[in-house]
Amino acid sequence: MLSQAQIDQFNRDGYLVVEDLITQPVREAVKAEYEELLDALYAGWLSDGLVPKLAADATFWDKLDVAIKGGFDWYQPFDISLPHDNITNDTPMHFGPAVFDMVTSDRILDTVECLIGSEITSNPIQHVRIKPPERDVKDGETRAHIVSTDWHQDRAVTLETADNTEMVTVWLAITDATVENGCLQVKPGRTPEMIPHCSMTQVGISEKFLPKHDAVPAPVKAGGGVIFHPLTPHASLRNLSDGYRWSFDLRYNVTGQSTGRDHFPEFIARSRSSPSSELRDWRAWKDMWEATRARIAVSEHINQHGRWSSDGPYCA
Ligand SMILES: O=C(O)CCC(=O)C(=O)O
Ligand SMILES: [Fe+2]
Repeated sequence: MLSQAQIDQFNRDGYLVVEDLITQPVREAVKAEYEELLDALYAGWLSDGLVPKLAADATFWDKLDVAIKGGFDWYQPFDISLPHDNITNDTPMHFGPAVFDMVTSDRILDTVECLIGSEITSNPIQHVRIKPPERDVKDGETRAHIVSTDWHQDRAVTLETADNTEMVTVWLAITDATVENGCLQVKPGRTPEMIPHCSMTQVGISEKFLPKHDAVPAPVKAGGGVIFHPLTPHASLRNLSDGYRWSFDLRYNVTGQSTGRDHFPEFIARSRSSPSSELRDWRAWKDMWEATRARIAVSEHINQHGRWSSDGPYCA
């Protein structure tokens, strides 16, 4: 639940930092689920002779270090979504019980309810981001799931169908997010409209539309999060620390309105008017994504960022 002062702050600043959005057990279960996932990936690389056998007490981070330094694809098998293109029936993705419990956790939904009301759909634009220390990232890596994210508004990375959708982004810290390890930064204040974006290495706002001196960092402790409006400009800082920065970004919109990625599956996370319509089973969530993957694998490519060009007048 948010206090009226927090709701006012969100409406004034376009974002809000909230402590303890998920409980310790929910967070620990998510970590354990990813440990299991990485163990399985690592066992596969090991049996292919690609990685060394590590000591029995090697940690999640030790294994991730090997994967990053060796250039293995660990990211997509971890993500709670499909990539933008080249989707095949074998494209890996992750949908498990702990992540589902996080996405549908009462504390998050109670908070979101204070901002967009009690008919809440889990929007399929959702990602895990486990960002390594920048010094360990291979040259040329530009993906916003691995390195720092350029300035953008979330409304600009949805399809036009969601331009009037009432939506919030819930950015959740699984490890402490600090200025040093690359927490979010935002431009506070209610930005009234879409700022032109350019499709460069990432979809982003060019400097002349967004002077960086307006930026405010939004550090938050593990378990807490940053909630923001889809028009609030934000970016992330570089990870200049020695450790990983782990977050999830989840989105929720008013049920019945377009998610902006309508070819991916959504589900009703909360409904006060019809509680029986809420999805309670993580397997059904996983099944929906698998059916979507099978469908997209044999259909035409959908350009999710088609409204922005790389050579528009704004991109100079
Ligand atoms: O975590 C990041 O680097 C950026 C996340 C972001 O843009 C979002 O959550 O909408
Ligand atoms: Fe974003």
